[in-house]
Amino acid sequence: MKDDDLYLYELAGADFDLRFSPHCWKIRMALAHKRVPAVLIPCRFSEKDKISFSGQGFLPVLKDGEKAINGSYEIARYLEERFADRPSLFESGGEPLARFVNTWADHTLHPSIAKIILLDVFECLGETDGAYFRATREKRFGMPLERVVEDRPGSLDIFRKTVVPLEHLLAQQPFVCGETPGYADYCVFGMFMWARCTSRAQLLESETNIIRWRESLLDAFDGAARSAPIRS
Ligand SMILES: N[C@@H](CCC(=O)N[C@@H](CS)C(=O)NCC(=O)O)C(=O)O
Repeated sequence: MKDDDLYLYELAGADFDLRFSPHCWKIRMALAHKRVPAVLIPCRFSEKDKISFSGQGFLPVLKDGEKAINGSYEIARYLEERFADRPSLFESGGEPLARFVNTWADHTLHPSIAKIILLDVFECLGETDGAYFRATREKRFGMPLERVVEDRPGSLDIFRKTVVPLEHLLAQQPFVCGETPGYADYCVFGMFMWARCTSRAQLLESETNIIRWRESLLDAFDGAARSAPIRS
């Protein structure tokens, strides 16, 4: 490890190359946006000792020299300040509105997508991580994983209703942030990457503006997201 390198610790599946965490994807896109390279370190649920230096157990974690930054939103703000001369994550749209979009993505989109893909995520994990995931997520949802996803058609329907405002917004402008993408776009896009990497579920059907937006972010930064491994 070199002292002046940045290290991004990302959640990984049984296949180390499968990096599926929505919050880690937010930061992958943020780093690419800022043209800041980082060494990407895979970390499974059962390998939290790798991030013990951060004093907590959630990913992503950014390590910059002696500093550990936790929480995707805090990491984005850190990158914005630390690399102030690079393309801004918050210039279009503004930081407080990006915070709102992040909150909406985490508290509305994430649970809505979970009801569609949670079992698929479980299937991407090895035995040890799978057992941990089942125990923690069943506690969180108050029911077996199988029951969380038992009405997938109904959950897909609800998800598609949930994204109607996004569909309308993207009919009027190419990105959530306006003419060019910014961190608020990556907050939403991270949720779609979570599904793309772990599941074959088709989240979108007739939401053509969201599909166009998602395609263009898949292609952004030389196709960094499109070329990321997905579940085989
Ligand atoms: N608010 C945090 C959430 C991070 C988070 O929940 N990360 C998940 C992976 S998607 C995690 O590391 N979970 C660890 C665990 O459940 O033990 C952020 O935005 O970074």
